[in-house]
Amino acid sequence: MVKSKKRALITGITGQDGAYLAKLLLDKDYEVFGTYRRISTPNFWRLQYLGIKEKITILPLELSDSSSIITAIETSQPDELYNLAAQSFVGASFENPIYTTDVSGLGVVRLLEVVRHHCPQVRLYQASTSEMYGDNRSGLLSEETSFIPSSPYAGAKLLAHNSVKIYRESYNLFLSNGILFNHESPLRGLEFVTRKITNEVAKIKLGLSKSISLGNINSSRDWGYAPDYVEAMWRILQHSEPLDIVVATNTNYTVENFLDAACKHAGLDYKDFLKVNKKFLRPLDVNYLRGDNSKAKDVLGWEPQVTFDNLVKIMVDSDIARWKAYKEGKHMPWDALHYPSENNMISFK
Ligand code: NAP
Ligand code: G4F
Repeated sequence: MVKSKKRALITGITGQDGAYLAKLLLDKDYEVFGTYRRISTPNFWRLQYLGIKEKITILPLELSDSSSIITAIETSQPDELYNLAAQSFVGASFENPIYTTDVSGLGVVRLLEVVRHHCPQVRLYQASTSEMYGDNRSGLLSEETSFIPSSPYAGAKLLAHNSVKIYRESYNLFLSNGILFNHESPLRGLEFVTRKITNEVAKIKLGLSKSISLGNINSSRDWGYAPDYVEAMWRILQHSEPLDIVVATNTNYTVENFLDAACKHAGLDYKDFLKVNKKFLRPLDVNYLRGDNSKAKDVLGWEPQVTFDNLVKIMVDSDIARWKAYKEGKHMPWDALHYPSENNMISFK
């Protein structure tokens, strides 16, 4: 008898993690469905970059609209559901707190209601986050550490995280939270600090820019490599029981460390280019994040493969190669050309 393929539905497939996860699942012979938002200009550059856009069935889904969630789930009939969709930029959550809470928090409750009524057999992965730990921390942060959210984004994600636990216990559903620490890649959005740095360093290296403006450079993060982290997501749903689990590297570095490493790799000195601009400071920031991956190692057999130094090199090399190709007149799926200069962008505090 021919065994039919496993079916996976990924919400937020147009984002960094959605694209890498889709690639991983296609390589594992899944039938992959992915959701996008109806926006005026299509946003499929990451799927094109990985050469997988035509292999995925794309469905519309808006987390503020329950009917679109029902339609996407009924159409795809997934065995595994990865909820990666969110308003994921912490800075923007201070500008749009109600929207962020609606999409990244309440949107997950809407999704859980649809799961409960329409596909209770599905295995669901929820994209929880280290941002929920909040500020004033030290040491290794684990599954046992309490959460003290410090932004509307973190508050919304904690609502989602707790709702997953409530639905799991109330209705005996297979629902897991992956508490992922920061993970980056050449497909990272340009508003996040690592990619902002590597994109600007590449432009400085090629004579296309003269400086880089950042906010809180003393903040530290536990930065891993996104393709390693989507492997952890998949392992979480293959585990025999649903669970909540930290995915991290156990190391952390400051934003200044990242900038220094990126500039050194490009043969530059960051002190020649750095401008600190208050515009990029948040009303409240998380200054320290460092995760404890012991449970992920023990239970999932997962370990990060890419070190901090290698992550920086991968991202800098990739952005230099893209800007070089652009200077040579080559066309490629890419975000940087369409991103406005942050000098022209106003933030409301
Ligand atoms: P990302 O690149 O910002 O992708 C977010 C995705 O959500 C995009 O596909 C986006 O669509 C979609 N989306 C946004 N608003 C939506 C809405 N109202 N309805 C439906 N879809 C919507 O984020 P990522 O870095 O891949 O992260 C994936 C998930 O993991 C997010 O939930 C994030 O909060 C969480 N997380 C990320 C990290 C990290 O370090 N990357 C760490 C912990 C947790 P558009 O492309 O149209 O904007
Ligand atoms: O790169 P970031 O914007 O990432 P942040 O806030 O840690 O959030 C990311 O990781 C979370 C996991 O912990 C995810 F849940 C979330 O979805 C997202 O993927 O900022 C990192 C740090 C912050 O302390 C910020 O204040 O960098 C500091 N920073 C300094 N200058 C800057 C800048 N951040 C940005 N985006 N831009 C700057 O110019």
